Amino acid sequence: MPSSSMESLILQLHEISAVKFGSFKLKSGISSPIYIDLRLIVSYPKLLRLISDTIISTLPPSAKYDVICGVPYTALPIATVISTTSDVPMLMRRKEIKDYGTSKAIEGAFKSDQICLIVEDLVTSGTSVLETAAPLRAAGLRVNDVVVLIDREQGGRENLEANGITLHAMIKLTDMVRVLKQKGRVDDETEAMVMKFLEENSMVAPVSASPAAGKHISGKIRVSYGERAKLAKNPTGKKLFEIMVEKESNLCLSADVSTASELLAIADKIGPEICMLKTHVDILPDFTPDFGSKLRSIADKHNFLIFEDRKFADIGNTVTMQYEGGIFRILEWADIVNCHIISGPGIVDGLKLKGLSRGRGLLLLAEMSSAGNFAKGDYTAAAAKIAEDNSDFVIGFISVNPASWPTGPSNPAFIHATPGVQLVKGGDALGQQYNTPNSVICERGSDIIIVGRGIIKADNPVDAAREYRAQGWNAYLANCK
Ligand code: S5P
Repeated sequence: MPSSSMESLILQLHEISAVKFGSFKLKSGISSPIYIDLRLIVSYPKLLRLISDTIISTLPPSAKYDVICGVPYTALPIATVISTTSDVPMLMRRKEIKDYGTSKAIEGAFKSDQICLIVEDLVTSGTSVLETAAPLRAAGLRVNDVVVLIDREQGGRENLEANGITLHAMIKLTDMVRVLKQKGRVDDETEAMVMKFLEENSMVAPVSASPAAGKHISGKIRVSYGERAKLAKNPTGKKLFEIMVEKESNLCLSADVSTASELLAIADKIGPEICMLKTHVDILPDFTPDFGSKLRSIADKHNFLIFEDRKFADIGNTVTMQYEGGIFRILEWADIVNCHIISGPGIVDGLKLKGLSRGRGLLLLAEMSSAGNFAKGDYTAAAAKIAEDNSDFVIGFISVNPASWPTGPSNPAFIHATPGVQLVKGGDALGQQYNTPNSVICERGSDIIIVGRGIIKADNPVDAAREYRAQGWNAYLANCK
């Protein structure tokens, strides 16, 4: 049972209306009879101080840390007060990364391998804590513990434990309601309603922050990659699903580096983490005719497929020549290429003429990640139709939100690969828009995350690739039982 000082804190939170009773829609999509809004505490400095002092004293001595980081935004003032009163350095996690300034996800001074304690105001499923832990871990910090003011007791502890993070909660929601009932702040009926709600919602799956979150997760469970390998008509499509299962990876590296030698080096380093490597050969100034065979041998060594992101767009006859000829001879070494459908289905016929007999596969650009693009609605529906008509050669799509396609979910034989992925939602200065791996796989219903600068520009690209791989694969497992 809470101590008398904890009781007084609960009563003070109720007095400032940080605890409300009624009917509220939570971030996880469920309706709750109780809502806690701790953003208000910034207006009550004494209470903020009391919370910060008490929250840190709930930590057991075994929870060691060098730095602290508050989950944005509500926990930031709490973390700041803890930092200044206990003289522990603080870090800040950006919610959005812009491509100007330092473009860092974590602000502040730290060394890799330092231990970071996460500070949070309220935990439901633990999603927000995981979204903060990911970029901290990607930056080389260790995250073992989170300290939280209120635990809603809805699976956060278990979800965090599964990700190697121990939850230390100052107040449990059931204790809070009991205290408010004892002190005559809520009636029997409200107490019973909240307790019933907590019992019925003791496990909330971890999902991302969008309001649509949870819809997809709690909807139908998707067919596994292994089952879908059996449905694929094209041998390269089948192989891609099989590699994903074998390697437990749905990560595609977009190897947008500036030279061919750099590309081959990074392919060899990151190869063990990926199911597919995406190239833009026309950006390599040192391209030589043996590039393809060199990359092929690295792909065979690490068991990944090669996807040349050529984005063909011309009429059928022209693309046959572009695919096979020129200095790049893409057909020789790329398992997969992609094309726009702007010129109509003839483009697929042209590419198929060259690629089908060699067992190659084609992805159609059905949607794009960049702001203001025109690939939506009828255009996306046309791509889905062209794919159905050519399922011997088309293996799937470049897509962004296949879960809400106008045509409904596509045939499970088709694979969806999504670019515009980083650990933190945001964008660059030229219109690129990023979603997180969890959002891409769970909410948006895609299969493969395509990651470029999130890995290439990381301090340690191999560690970053491992983090993306883990997040992508865990999101798949959560969605596909
Ligand atoms: O709509 C798209 C389609 C593609 S293939 N948006 C994209 O960003 N891409 C490609 O994915 C783009 O050409 C780049 O190679 C990669 C994204 O890179 P990042 O650095 O933004 O992750």
